[in-house]
Amino acid sequence: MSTIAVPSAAGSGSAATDKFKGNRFTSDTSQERAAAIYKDVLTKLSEVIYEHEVTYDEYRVLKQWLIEVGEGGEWPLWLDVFLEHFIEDSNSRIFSGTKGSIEGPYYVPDAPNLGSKGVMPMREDEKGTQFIFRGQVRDLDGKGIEGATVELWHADSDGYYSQFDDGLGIPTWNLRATFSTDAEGHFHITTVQPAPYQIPHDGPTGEFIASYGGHPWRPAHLHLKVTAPGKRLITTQLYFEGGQWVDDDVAGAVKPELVLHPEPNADGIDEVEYDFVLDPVSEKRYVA
Ligand code: MBD
Ligand code: FE
Repeated sequence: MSTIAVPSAAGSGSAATDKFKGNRFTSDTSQERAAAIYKDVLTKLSEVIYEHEVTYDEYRVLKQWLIEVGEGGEWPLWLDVFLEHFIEDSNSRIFSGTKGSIEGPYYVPDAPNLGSKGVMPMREDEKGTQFIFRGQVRDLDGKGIEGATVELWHADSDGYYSQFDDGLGIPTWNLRATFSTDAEGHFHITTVQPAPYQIPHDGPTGEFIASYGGHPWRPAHLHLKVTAPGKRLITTQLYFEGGQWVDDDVAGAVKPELVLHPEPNADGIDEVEYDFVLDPVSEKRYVA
C-alpha cells in the first residue's frame, strides 16, 4: 500500500484528454508511408495472435478495455506511459545534442517567465526538500546560447501536477515555470525535489498493469523543454541518483545520461549542474 495520495485516473486523465484535444495535430505522412506502416502493424499483430493463440474471450476483454480507456479519458496516460518512449528514442537517434525523454501527459505551454534565475512558483507550505538546479545551454560548438528557453514542470511531493490535480485546487502555475538564459547561456532554478510518483491506476490503465503483475511507479522526475531560436527543441526528464524506481520505471523513460547527482552546496542546500547542448534545426526527418 502506498502512503501518498494519488490523483484519480478519471480526474487527471480527462483533464489530459481535454488539453490534448485543444490542439489539432496533422502530419505530412504520405499515403504510401501510411499503407506501409498500417500493413506492418497488422502483420506483426497477427503474428502475436497466432503465436499465443489469443482466444475469443481475450479478444472481447481487449475490446471492452479499449472502449473503457477511451471513455475514461486515459489514452494520453496509457500511450505516454507504454508507447511514447519508443517514439522518443527512435526519433532522437540521429541527433547529437543532449539526450531527451518523453513528454508525458501533463505539459502545459506558456508558464510564467522568471528570467534566468528564479524560484519555481510554489505554495507557502510546499512540501519537499529545497533543491537548486542550474546549468548552461550551449550549441554543438560549445558556445553558450543567450535567450534560450528552459521550461520546467514537475509534480508536488504528493504526486500531483497543477492543472491535473483532480479538483484539489492547486494554484494554476504551481511548480511550472519558464526561464530564459543569460548572456552566457546560464540558468539558475530553485525548486523542491519531487517524490517518486505513481501514475493514476484506479482505472483501465491500472487494470492493465495489474493484469500482468506490474507496478504503477515512476522514479521522481523533473520534466523539461529546452530550445532556442534556430535550435531543435529538446523534451526531456531528469531523475535522481539512487532514487527508488530509477531502474524500474513503468514508463521506460530513464536513460543513464538523465540521472542527476545533487550535492549539498556551501549553504547546505542540494544543488546540481546540468547542461543542455542543442542541435541546429535541420531538414532531418524527425523533428520534435
Ligand atoms: C507522468 O507524470 C509522466 O511523466 C508520465 C510519462 C506518465 C504519467 C504521468
Ligand atoms: Fe511526470
